[in-house]
Order: sequence, then C-alpha cells, then structure tokens
Amino acid sequence: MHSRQRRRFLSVGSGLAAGLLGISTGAKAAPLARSPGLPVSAYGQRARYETSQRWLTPARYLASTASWSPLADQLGIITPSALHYERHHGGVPDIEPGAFSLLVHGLVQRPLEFTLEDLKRFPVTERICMLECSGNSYREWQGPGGVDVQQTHGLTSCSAWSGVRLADVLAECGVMAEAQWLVAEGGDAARLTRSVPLAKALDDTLLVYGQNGEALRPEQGYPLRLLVPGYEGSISVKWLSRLKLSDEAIYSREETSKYTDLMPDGRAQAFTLAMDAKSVITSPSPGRGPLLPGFQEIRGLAWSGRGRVTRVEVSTDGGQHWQDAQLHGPVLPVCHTRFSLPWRFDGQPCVLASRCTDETGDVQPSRAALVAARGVNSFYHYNAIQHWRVDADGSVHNV
Ligand SMILES: Nc1nc2c(c(=O)[nH]1)N[C@H]1C(S)=C(S)[C@@H](COP(=O)(O)O)O[C@H]1N2
Ligand SMILES: [Mo]
Repeated sequence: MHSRQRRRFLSVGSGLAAGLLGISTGAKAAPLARSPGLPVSAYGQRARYETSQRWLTPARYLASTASWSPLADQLGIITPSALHYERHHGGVPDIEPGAFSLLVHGLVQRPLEFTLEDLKRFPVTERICMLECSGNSYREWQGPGGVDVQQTHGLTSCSAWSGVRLADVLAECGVMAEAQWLVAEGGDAARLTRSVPLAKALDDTLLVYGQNGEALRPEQGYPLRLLVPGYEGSISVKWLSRLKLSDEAIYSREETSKYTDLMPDGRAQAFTLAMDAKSVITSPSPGRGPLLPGFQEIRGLAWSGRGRVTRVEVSTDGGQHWQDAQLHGPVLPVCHTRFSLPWRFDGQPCVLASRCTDETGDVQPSRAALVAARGVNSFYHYNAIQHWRVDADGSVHNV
C-alpha cells in the first residue's frame, strides 16, 4: 500500500477505535423469532421495510414518460431490475415472446426474420454495462435544478445483460459492402427509430434478452432490445422489431427534432453518441437527513461511455483542492464505478464535488467550462461537475 494511503487508513482506523462514529453501545439485543416464519416463496420480494423507489415524472408531464433510479440507495454497481431507470416514448408494450420476430433486411444478401428462439441459438454473451439517457441532468443546464441525486443523475442504471453479438446475426444475413448504417426500429407505439454506425454495430453491439439473471423486464424492452455500449440510451432500441442495413443514416424524428445538441451559434449537432465521463457524490447528498459531525465517508458513482473510469477526485472546498478517491473494484468499461474518500464533517459549511477521468483521458468539466464550450441552449449531454453545499446544520443542497 502507498505510504500516504496507509497513513490515511491508519488515521481513520484510530478515529473509529476512539468511537468517533458516536455509535452507542449497551443497546438491547434484537428480539429473536419464537414461531416459524413465512414458508418458501416461488418468486421473491424485498423486505417489506425497504422502500427505495424510482421517482416518476410528475403527472403533468405524462406525455413523455421517464422514471429515475434511486442512485443514493444503490449498493454496489448493479441496479436492481425493478429500480432500473425507464424512458419510453410510447408506453411499455405487452409483447408475447411467441409472437415476437426480428426482421433484418436492406443491404444484406439474405433478408431474414428471426424468432426469439432462433436468436437464442447464436453463441451467448454476457456484459455488465451501464445505460444513460442523454437527457440525464438536463435540468442542470439552467442552473441547479434537481432536489436530490435521484433527480439530478437518476437517468442512468447498470445491469448484467445476456444476449448475442449483433455481428453474428448480421453475418448470417450477409452484410453488403455498401452498408454504412444500421437502422433499428422498436415495436412500441412510438416506433422509436435510430441509426447506428455500422462499425459500432459490428464492434460491441448486442441483442439482449436477459437482465440481471432473468428475462428483460418489460420496461427494459422485453423480449429483446439493442444494447449499444457507451452510446446515449435512446439508441439502445427496446422491443426491437426491425433492423435495416442502409448506406446512410435515416434522420428519424429521434435524430432531428430530438437528440441533437443546439450549440451557441444556433447550429445543431447531430449524432453525439458517446456518453462523456461523469460522476456524482451519492453520500452525502441532498434529502438524506442532516449530516452528523465527525467521520463521514464520501461515497459516489462514476462512469464513462468511452471506457473505464481511471480516476475520481473529490473536493471538499468547491473545487479549489482535489484529493484522489479510492476506486472500488470491479472497475469495468462503460459501467458504474464506486468511489469513496474518508472525511470528517467538522460543522463548517463546505462544498463537496467529484471529478471523473476515464481511460481515454476525458475529464469531467466544470460547469463554467461546459457552458463555455456548449452554451446553455442544450438539453442533452450535461456532464459537468456536481456541487453539493453542506451547511453548518448538516443539511445538503444542490448548488
Ligand atoms: N422502442 C423504444 N426504445 C427505446 C425507447 C423508446 O421509447 N422506445 N427509449 C429510449 C431511451 S430515450 C432511453 S434513455 C433508453 C432507456 O432504456 P431503459 O428504459 O431500459 O432504461 O431506451 C431507449 N430505447
Ligand atoms: Mo433517453
């Protein structure tokens, strides 16, 4: 262990030994059950005392639906399927797997229609991967908006996906040399349609039918979705029904009226697909009850659509000084990555912030740097450093 790290560890250790956490001893023993409990169950539920939930779009916005993951409650890097964020433009369709098929056509030698069973015969592959809606943190473009980390950053989640390589399925159809793009269409009422660059489709794009050890949840695209690792969430088309090989992008509704970035000069940038390096402190964070003085571990999540997180720095003075946080394994490409830093809250007001760097050298920008480059006309792809102000009374606020 690096000697500086060791000293830090020792000072925390002795702090804990001295009882600085203020945990009272002499508590009464918990009651033990005296009669048999519930019998086994066919499909499990979480403990009834656990109440963590997705945050739903306020009813007045029902025309466009989304729900935000409770990131501050999440343990580890896998989001429980029941708490995976949702974004759907035409509601969640009810698709019977026996009635499902995927049509692959366009610039291919053999247009083919696959059933789910056909697709499951291709070599299976697993990948832990995060998804992030490019609209995550959209409110923050106009200044501090979300009241807590769920609202500011909850349009990202991370699952273990099971499926097959799209490249294998396309090889079966025989991709023609002129093909440059893959147009993917969903079978939901919105018929969400996105163009995927063929190189990405052949590189690491998957067709997934499994999520966290069981079939995809309906909300995540049951029975089959596209998974385009590291690209904005909207391109991972759910309830996939059609793939068309094409020599050009289709410029669908979701690539023109939506999912473009209006730059300061009034021009819109299209196909900003990769998600940039980003991080947020989940504890302490707003709305979690006042912070107690004494030892506090600063904890958070970092991610990048371009690869692995290599560094997370934490500041307790609003970005004037930075300290390296510890990254917790596994550190996987295009995945949520946990970080932590031991800290003491001494009752002085302060501002906490985290800054992520990924393996491509992409560094999460300050708000000022992001706004200087992009202006404030944008809606998507906000990845600036998030600041939480801690007041003397221990309350935490988005600033
Ligand atoms: N068919 C279809 N696919 C879709 C969508 C949709 O509305 N319809 N929403 C997209 C958007 S905007 C995002 S961010 C992700 C969300 O995936 P999730 O709901 O599984 O988190 O799915 C994408 N795929
Ligand atoms: Mo999205």
